[in-house]
Amino acid sequence: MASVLVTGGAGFIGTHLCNHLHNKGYHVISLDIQQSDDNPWEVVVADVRDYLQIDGIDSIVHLAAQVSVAQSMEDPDYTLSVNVDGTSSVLAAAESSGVKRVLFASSAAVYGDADEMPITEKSPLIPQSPYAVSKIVGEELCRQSPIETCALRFFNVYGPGQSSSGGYSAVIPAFKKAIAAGMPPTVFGDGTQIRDFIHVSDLVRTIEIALSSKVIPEEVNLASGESTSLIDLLKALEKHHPDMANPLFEDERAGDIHTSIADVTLMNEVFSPGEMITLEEGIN
Ligand code: UD2
Repeated sequence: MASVLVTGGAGFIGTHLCNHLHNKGYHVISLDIQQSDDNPWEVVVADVRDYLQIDGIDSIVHLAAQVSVAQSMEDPDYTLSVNVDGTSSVLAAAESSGVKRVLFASSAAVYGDADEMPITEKSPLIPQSPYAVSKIVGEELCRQSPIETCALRFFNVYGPGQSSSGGYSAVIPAFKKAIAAGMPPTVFGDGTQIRDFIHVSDLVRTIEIALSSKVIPEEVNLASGESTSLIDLLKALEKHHPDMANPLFEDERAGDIHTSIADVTLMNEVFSPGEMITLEEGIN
């Protein structure tokens, strides 16, 4: 079975991906700056920006990154360093060791606030944050590599194991944590902002298909294609937590996108991931 290196393998998506690929019989190597829990796959603790020596790897899924849009507004240098230099270093290692395919975790953030919804891969790129810039540069580095690469433009990924700690938590774990503590969930802005949420198990299943797919586009949206406003999200959570506190509205976050909905035609054509978990099923 093929060997796959997963950078960021100890993170939220990385742990799900390593587990999925391991269960499917892949030889999995996780590379992460953080030590992970005891897992049945191989683990390398390293910074992606370091000189990486890799041997006998067929494919790489490059997930390691600074993932918070808000953090990138506060510390652009760190985001650019990890996300750009890290991608450059991973590609250099891949090129010198005969890796056949690199799948790069890009993001819906590259589109910014697009004029037309849903967003296709041909939509213009309008970065609104250093995070978005870092992903655009990462994609470009991939395009310039002689290796076969694909930029997987993740929309909003959620699911079990997603961190709810710190000030940069993604919206679903942040809301759930507040509700569990009997506190009001904090909404940045008026809650009308729209996201396209994809469950992590659907995402990792699709990534596995992309590893072996004969046809591989240069870039592709990975999303559910369903739009949900933060107000809708709160209503869905309220069904299961009827006593939850009313949300607290705070100022909109700098760099925030208002509306993000994917056109998933290309994803369905090339990868056929099948039916996806609905948000109502996935959040509880
Ligand atoms: C997510 C990803 C990012 C990128 C992008 C693609 C995370 C942490 N970031 O950024 O890597 O792939 O999607 O679209 O998953 N919000 C609140 N209250 C909170 C937390 C967030 O109102 O407690 C708002 C936030 O201002 C934004 C929306 O919820 O309008 C989603 O925020 P997010 O941090 O979950 O994700 P996003 O879209 O900034």
